[in-house]
Amino acid sequence: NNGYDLWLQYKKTENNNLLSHYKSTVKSIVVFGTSKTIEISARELKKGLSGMLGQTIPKTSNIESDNVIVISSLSNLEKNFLPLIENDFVNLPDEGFLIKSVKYRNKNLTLIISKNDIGVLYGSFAFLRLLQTNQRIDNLNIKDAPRLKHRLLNHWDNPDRTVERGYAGFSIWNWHKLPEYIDQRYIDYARANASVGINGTVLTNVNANALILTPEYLEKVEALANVFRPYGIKVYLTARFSAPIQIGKLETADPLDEKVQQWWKNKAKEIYERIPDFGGFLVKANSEGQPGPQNYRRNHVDGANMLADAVAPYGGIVMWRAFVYSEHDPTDRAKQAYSEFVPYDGQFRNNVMVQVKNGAIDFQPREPFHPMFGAMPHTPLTMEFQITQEYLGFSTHLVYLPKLYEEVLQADTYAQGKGSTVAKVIDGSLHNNSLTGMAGVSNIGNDINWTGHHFAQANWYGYGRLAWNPYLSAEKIAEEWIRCTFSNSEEFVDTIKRMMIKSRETVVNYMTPYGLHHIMGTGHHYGPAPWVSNLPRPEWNPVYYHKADGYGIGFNRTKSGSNATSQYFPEVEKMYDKAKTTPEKDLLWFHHLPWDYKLKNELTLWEGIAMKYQQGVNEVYEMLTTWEKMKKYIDNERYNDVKMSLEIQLKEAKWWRDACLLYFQQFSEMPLPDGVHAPNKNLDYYQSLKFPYAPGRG
Ligand code: BDP
Repeated sequence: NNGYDLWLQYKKTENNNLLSHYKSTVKSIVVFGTSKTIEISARELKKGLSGMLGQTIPKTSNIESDNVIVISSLSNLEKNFLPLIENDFVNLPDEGFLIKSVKYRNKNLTLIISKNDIGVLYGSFAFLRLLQTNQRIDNLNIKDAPRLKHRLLNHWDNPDRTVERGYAGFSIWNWHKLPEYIDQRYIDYARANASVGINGTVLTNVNANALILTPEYLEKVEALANVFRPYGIKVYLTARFSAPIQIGKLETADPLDEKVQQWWKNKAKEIYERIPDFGGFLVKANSEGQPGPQNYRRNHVDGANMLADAVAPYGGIVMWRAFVYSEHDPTDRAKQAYSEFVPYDGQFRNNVMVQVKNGAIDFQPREPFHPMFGAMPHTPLTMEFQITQEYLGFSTHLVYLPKLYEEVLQADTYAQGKGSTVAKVIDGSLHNNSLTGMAGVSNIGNDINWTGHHFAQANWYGYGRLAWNPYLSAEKIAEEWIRCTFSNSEEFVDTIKRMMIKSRETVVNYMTPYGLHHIMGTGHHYGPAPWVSNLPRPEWNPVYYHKADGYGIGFNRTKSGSNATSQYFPEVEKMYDKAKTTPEKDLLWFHHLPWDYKLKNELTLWEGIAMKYQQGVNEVYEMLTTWEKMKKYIDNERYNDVKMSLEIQLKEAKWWRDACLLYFQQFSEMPLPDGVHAPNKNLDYYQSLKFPYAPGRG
């Protein structure tokens, strides 16, 4: 098993009682409707059910037979069935579905019904998941619908097929062979995404190339859009702000210039003529060297609204990223997005979403939630999570990210008093807006298993599930994924679930405990490099973030420091402003504390840090032994792949521990506490390591 089939393994049900229950409940499938989406749903059900039941489940047109699965949109449904379900459709949103066991003329039926065809596909996958996770399928009455409207993957893929921060091979988009050559992967990609409810994909890197907007490339984009459409997936592109100059021969890209505005309007028209359901644009502007409105002394609102006006006639949206920080502000990078964007609240067009990373720095193993959440009540904010593990060990470290996502989504902003979670901000319920979304920076490449690490598939899966419903629990999602992907054996599920749930804290422990951040290797972000101090921009240097000195360590973001805490609502500000009330997991994010600061467990800060690094290593070791113990439940190929990766992870966790402790020890001048393994190399050695070909730089 090479992992290509992801969580859609559809292996024969092992539990015999369940197997006979499934066999007696599902004899055939009745399909109403003829659209491609309905055809895909029927094919998926047939494939999944036949696999899990170990016998072919045919399609039939006989609605009088017993024990059939009926799939249909409400409008195509055989009229006699309507009275059985009509009431269930009050309040069910468009993409939602109903799965209901009913009796009709004394026959048992399972209805999978939705208002529109895509809901039928979602319902079919949801029904299959019941069997995949070994649940009973009689007496069903399930209603489900996505809480967010736009559930997107963001690919940081370049036209030459390199992937910025991609660790799973090259881009799956083979631009050279498009539009004629439709790789089977495109279809399988769409299917996998639909199975978790992802309904949009930004095909191109945020560090954008204007070429994608030329007719030659739009033809290729159109071909992909045609593949994805029946799976309910819209395509989006990144818009390079300077495109009017680069490919339009204009002299300026000033958003207030009429010729520029007209150029974008024409471009939008051209795109929509090819792709009538084109989703819209994602834009990184005036950030890390990308062009933007500020080049013309205009602001984010001018830029975003110009593009929004261009796509509005066709129902398109603009996702304008808030990931900005400027070299001209030396105080604190963490404050800049908020300072730059919050004053514009309410000024964006109603088809603009501002896309905000989960934390204020950059996809660290742990960051407190971004203070922009809750602070722009009149602007729809969309959440940007990173699925690819840029700062979390690339594709060799086993880290279950939904734990991180959950932590952020459940964080309380106090924007409208207690209970104003980030999830409520992004699902629109807190400030009553209907334009809602989530974006996940994809970890997909052309590796045979898609994501490099088999367990990184769980991050794609889990991201999709949380984009569908940001209130789901990471633990429940892990359990689903394990059952669908590997095995339903209870011992395996329990053990591996525990391992996954813990894995996120483990990476924090061996990389950046107690709120440390951004101390990774320069540029490629591979491995530890807290010593780096020679980069041209101060905020690119790890020393800027940890600020270790003879007194202590940490970034003072309180009133006596950068005052970043003031960007939070008063309850949160108050909590973070004092070391004693700051959760220890975030301590050094907000405070510069002496090495002998007393932690809650009575250890000094220095001892605590050292112990966390050691604990991280121990935990990776435990993961490895756990995996070895589970061997009997796993096929050889995936077993060995994961084992080799865990061995790399263990080696690298030790590297993190040794390099960071040796480096910080120069300042603390304190001995390693008992129980912490003494490094067998010196600091010079770690500092001498260079990785000119580390992957992921695009
Ligand atoms: C950082 C990455 C960089 C991205 C940037 C972004 O290092 O490659 O271009 O974020 O999100 O995490 O724009």
